[in-house]
Amino acid sequence: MAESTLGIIKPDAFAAGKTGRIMALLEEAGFTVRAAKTRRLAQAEAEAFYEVHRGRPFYQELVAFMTSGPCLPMVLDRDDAVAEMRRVIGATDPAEAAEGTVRKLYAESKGRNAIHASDSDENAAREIAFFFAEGELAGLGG
Ligand code: 3AN
Repeated sequence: MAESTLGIIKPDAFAAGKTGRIMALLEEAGFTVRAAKTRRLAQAEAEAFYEVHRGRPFYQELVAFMTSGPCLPMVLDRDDAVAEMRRVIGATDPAEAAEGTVRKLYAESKGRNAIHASDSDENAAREIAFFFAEGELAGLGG
């Protein structure tokens, strides 16, 4: 049975018009887009989403970046969704990301790195619920 993970096309990639290309790459990697929407995060939302990073040196920069323009949260389904999504997006720093990954292709830097993906099943469930109501996820069944 397919599992779900949360991805976010971040404001850098969204503003650069890379949304369609990134979603196509994810579909080619076997993901189904179960739900997606465009959002402009409020300060408090970005702070809450990245609560685990509060206190780290890049936290304020991260929150400022994530509220700087629209982003596109999406729920992605496939077998082994969390691990496969981490593989497809590549390393946090695009300079270290493998060829063909989203971050190698579209990220500018470690901070402005094009896409977010959940890092565990537990966080995927939390992050999906953060952005999507139950009724927004019902479309495809499974
Ligand atoms: P990932 O997004 O690969 O899971 P994390 O969880 O280590 O990476 O970091 C969360 C986010 O914080 C990253 N996507 C990136 O936008 C930002 N970030 C991480 N490290 C740095 C850094 N050294 N400088 C600026 N931003 C960073």
